[in-house]
Amino acid sequence: QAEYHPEMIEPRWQEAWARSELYRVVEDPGRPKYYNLEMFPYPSGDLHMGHVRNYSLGDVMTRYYRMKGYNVLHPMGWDAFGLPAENAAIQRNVPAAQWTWSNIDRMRAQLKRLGFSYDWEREVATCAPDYYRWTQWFFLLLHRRGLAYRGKARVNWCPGCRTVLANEQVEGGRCWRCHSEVEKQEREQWFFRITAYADRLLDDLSRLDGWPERVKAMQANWIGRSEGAEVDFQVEGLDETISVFTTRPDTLWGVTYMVLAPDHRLVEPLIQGRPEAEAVRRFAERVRATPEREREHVEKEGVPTGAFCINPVNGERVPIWVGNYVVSEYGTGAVMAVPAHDPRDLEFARAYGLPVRVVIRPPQGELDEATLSEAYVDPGVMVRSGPFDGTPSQEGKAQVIAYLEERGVGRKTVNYRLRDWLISRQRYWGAPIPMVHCPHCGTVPVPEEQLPVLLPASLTDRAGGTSLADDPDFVRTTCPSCGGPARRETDTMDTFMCSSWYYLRFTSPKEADAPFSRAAVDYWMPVDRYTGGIEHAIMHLLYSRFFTKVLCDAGLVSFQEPFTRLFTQGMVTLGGSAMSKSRGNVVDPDEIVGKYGADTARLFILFAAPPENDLEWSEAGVEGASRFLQRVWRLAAEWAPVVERASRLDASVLDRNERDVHRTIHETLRKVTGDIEERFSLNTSISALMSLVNRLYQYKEETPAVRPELAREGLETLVLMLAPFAPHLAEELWHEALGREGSVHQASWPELDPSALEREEVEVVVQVNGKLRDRLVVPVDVDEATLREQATALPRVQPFIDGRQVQRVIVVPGRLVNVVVK
Ligand code: ANZ
Ligand code: ZN
Ligand code: ZN
Repeated sequence: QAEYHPEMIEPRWQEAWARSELYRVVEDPGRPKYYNLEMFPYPSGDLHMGHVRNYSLGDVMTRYYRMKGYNVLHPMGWDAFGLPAENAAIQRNVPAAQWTWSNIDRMRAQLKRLGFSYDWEREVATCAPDYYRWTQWFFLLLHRRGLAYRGKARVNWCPGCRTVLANEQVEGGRCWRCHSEVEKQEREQWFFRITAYADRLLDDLSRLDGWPERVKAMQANWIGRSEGAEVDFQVEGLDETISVFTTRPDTLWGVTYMVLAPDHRLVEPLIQGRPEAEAVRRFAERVRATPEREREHVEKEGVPTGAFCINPVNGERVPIWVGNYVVSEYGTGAVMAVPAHDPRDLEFARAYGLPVRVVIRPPQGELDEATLSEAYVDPGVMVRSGPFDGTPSQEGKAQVIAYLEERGVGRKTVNYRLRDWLISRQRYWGAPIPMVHCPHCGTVPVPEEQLPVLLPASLTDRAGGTSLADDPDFVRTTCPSCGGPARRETDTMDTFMCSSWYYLRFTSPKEADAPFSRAAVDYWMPVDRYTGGIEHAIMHLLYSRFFTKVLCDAGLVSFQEPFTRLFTQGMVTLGGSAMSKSRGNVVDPDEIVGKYGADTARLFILFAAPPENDLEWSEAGVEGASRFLQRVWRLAAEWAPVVERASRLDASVLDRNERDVHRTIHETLRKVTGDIEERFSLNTSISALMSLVNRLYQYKEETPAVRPELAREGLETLVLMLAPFAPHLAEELWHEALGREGSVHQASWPELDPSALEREEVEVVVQVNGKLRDRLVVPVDVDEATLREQATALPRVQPFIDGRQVQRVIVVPGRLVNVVVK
């Protein structure tokens, strides 16, 4: 065939690969393993270009490591529970399960059409009972270990989704999914005690050398560990203390007022019977009505309560205020204000004319309290601080804490921004929480052998029913403990729970008696390379790390971190903005594959930008990728009859030009190998392949009869290097042009021949007006301009040229330079 027709070869190879189970893997202790995972998709219905990019990146690495001799696990599955599917199903009046499974079928077909090398035998879907059975099992495990609890809490309620959300799912006060304003509601919910792992989740970040710094920083910031002290202030005339959390116990002598969050439990008792009471209540109401996400931006405001408390270190009376800049959910919901050394406090103090007292002196210069316009936040020396005068403030922190502890008025504490993980959802399409509420026995776990607690199949058939609580047949049950009538828990689990362990299931997806086979996990885990979007930098990755640590503590796995290396790819954009249905700027992968073929689609997406950068979609770019593959095709078609009669290449018989081709082949191999393996710079490795193709064309065009062995080496190395990027084309040429047996995807990555890289040197004679003046050693393939320049600059040639006019320079490549002067 003279022309490249991807539509004729791609389906054929996909079938052949499937028939021969080319991508099946089993544990093989005799070979090094490589677990290459890409984040599994949510089965929304259609694959989008972001998926194509994510999975193309993963597929290159899978095929590359396979060719390097690794036993590579490359699985795919579906993160299949969740609200979008449930809402779509309700809208279309079909059961959520049916909707989800048909989406899965469609997207699986799309993935297959793109030719990704997954071991489909290992496919999992989190909504399948034989999967969520184990999700429920993990819930029971956490419950047994005291890490799952039910508690009343002020939670984030999304009125749009009609369910509560985890803290991580609230972005700027809005639902991460539907962007509704999130409301605070007091509700009984299930939580996972992820805070018990806060320190380990933070400390172990330092072990993750293979993670982007940015992601580690985001996680550290989310965990938000703050070291400091809790200090107790007695309320004057009331048998109560207000505890504050401070990171600056060294500034305790500089406190000039106290601020409570409007919801602080002591606000009411403090204002009882005071003339300020009404104003405080009105103020608190007003703050409550301001959405939390706006509070940060509004001006700092407050009102005095009229009450006072006592500073435990100096007995001073401190006025108590209520302010909008104190958050009730952080620390103790109360702040000791030190305006001289805290910017927020200073702003507030200046607005209300509250005193400012400097207690940390800078190493240089003086601070004037009366005019201070910027809080002094840096270290210095403690002053006006009783027994601590003259103490450097950094050392003062620990000393003041010891002083407080001795007197029983404070203690060292660590505060985290991280909250326990709220896993309850009041929606249908999720894994039911396997608990039973019994009037006699309380909340009782469902025994393991009764798992899974199946979702009732019919629920979404009925209009309006969106929660398990709406199904009396589901709710009614018997108590596993006393056998009496009881009520099932009707909350389902956050789908992030399903995705916190799927990578373990892939190692042994058919295991019937346990969530995974220990031997398989020991062989495959941890994941060597994990590729996905930066949007998962916090939730999914933090939860998965938490799960792994819990499983490790339970003796179920023997590693502390699930993902050795993480790669976050950039977005695919069109017209500068992310492709999205709502923007109407989506390019449909099916359409591109239909028009250009899967190999072209993949090659374009890998070539158009470095993997970590955003990638601007361009039809012209796709056409360029297609043209390149056609060029490869035509070269192979022309050389096929030539390479057929090629024997092994003997480099010693090559002439200069041939040696250069030989060297280019191996230089390309070195570059592509390094780009893939060391730099993960797939776009530049493709440009290297393009240059190689150009060089091979040049060789073909300037040589009447190409040397068959060299043509074979060029074509074969090219096809092998192309295999990870354009797997169908490479397979076709492997068989049809190179006449090889077996799959190119089971062939070995080509061997680098270091001797091919050596550049030979020659000695060139340098003459001036035909008289020998010097000699020069240069690479054989040095260009004329360089040679001329070097020759005329030689110290022994210079005197003969100096002050004269150079008429011309005769260059005989590899032999001689003759400078003609007058
Ligand atoms: C006195 C002080 C003096 C403070 C000073 C800072 C500087 P991070 O680092 O985020 O943990 N704070 C404590 N609880 C708060 C709350 N619920 N809402 C708003 N602010 C709160 O911040 C800890 C510091 O934030 C604490 O240390 C407290 O102010 C304030 F020169 O105490 B500091
Ligand atoms: Zn929502
Ligand atoms: Zn009971």
